Amino acid sequence: MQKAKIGLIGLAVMGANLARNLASKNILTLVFNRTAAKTEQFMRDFGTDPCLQAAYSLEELVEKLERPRKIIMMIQAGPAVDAMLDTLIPLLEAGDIVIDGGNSYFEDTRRRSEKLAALGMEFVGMGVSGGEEGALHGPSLMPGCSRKAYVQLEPVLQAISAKAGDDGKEPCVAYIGTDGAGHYVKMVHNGIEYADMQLIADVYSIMRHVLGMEPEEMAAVWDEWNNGELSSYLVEITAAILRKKDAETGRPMVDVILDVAKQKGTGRWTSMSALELGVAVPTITEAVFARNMSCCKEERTALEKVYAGMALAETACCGKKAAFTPEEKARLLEDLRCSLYAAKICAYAQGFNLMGTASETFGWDLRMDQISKIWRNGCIIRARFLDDVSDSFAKQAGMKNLLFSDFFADALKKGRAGWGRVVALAAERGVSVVALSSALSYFDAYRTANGNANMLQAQRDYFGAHTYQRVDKEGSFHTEWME
Ligand code: NBP
Repeated sequence: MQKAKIGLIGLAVMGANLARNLASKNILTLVFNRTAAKTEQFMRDFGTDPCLQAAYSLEELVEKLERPRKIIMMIQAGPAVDAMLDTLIPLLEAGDIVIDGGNSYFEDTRRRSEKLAALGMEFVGMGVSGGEEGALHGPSLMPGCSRKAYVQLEPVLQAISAKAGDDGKEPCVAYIGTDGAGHYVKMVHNGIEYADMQLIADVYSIMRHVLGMEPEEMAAVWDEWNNGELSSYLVEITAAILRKKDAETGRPMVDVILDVAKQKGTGRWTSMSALELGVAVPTITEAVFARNMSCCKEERTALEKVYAGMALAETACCGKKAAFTPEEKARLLEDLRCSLYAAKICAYAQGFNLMGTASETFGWDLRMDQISKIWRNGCIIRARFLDDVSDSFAKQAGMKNLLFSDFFADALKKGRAGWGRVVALAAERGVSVVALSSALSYFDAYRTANGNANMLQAQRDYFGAHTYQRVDKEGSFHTEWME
């Protein structure tokens, strides 16, 4: 019997879809799931495909795979991965390749890579983006491993990945770096996704609560924006969401959905890593905090009563919601569009900056032009914008931060005034726009040669004799502040 090209462990939604994707590319795939009933169901549903075969034990899986074995795990991240490796490793031999396609924490991936390398095996920590649809039709793939392992996997990964580029043929997969690099890049992708989503939610808040727009009217604006520089999957689905009506009540879906958003942790991991590496990612972190705040529904409801009269959109200087003339409204909408674009540049700048520092810290040699390229399709943050990000990194080699990009500097210069007006208006009206405003502060702080840390240095020296540096000579100094 012909040996299978690839094994796949874990037949929940992601694994099942990835197996079907592999089979659709004529790659003979052998599936296994801890609970056999799931494998049986999968084979009943899809087993007519000759490229899908099932194994009902790990021994059978290992036996029926061509060598060196290539096994993708799509199982719950965390202890399940270690438990599976503990059972699987004794059945494998040197040269075999185990790929973890789940959302594993990059430090776990580094540890597991080391463990398998000591046994002469290859471990691949592969970020898989695009959710269940992506897994089935083509995800963006971010493999972290040795180059030797990547070369062996590349044909399969290229076949199943999403495609991008003018001809729609460029695979959304590239070699990322060693050990935890792939999972790190996927983690930052998710952090950026949090920021991107929160920026859209902030703009929606202003449209809804300051401009008083109805969902249908907003949808038309988002559709129009999707034709320009903001063109992206997230903007596209925002228009679709705003247009959708609740089947039960006939009301717009957004108006019947509770304002409470959960999270699975990759955004938080991005912020935690940034704190550890000392990189500023305020917009990503504010987006994580915004979800935390959203979960305080009871307190928010109670506090709205405590601060009654200062509620949403009622704190304009005149004390009531001011109407906008059509010209003012058009101008504000254009300001919003420019703000969203400018803030988005800053959110991505933060994410790429973090990856740059991680790359130096962990010795990954990350290629930002390639990372932005493989995010152009298949993943949630896919956008036209990423072509420009990729071009910027390619043209300006060694660029420390996206804010140094000539291309984006133009957009930021043009957008700054309107962005300031938007954030000021939101503050005046009591509408919280954490992502838009934190991105603006990031931009303003980053482009300021003389900030305010001189005051911090002085305070630290005053109360703790921590010493300070001076603007006019080298060295460390201390002042006896109290005379
Ligand atoms: P889940 O994360 O819900 O995991 C369920 C799978 O893990 C089942 O196949 C289950 O087997 C298996 N499993 C567990 Br739980 N513990 C196990 C163990 N100790 N040994 C062996 N198998 C074990 O599945 P998912 O939503 O398909 O996601 C798979 C991975 O992909 C996760 O890491 C997830 O974070 C990541 N991811 C998910 C998405 C998404 O949109 N859902 C997107 C991108 C990445 P059982 O049937 O026997 O319980």
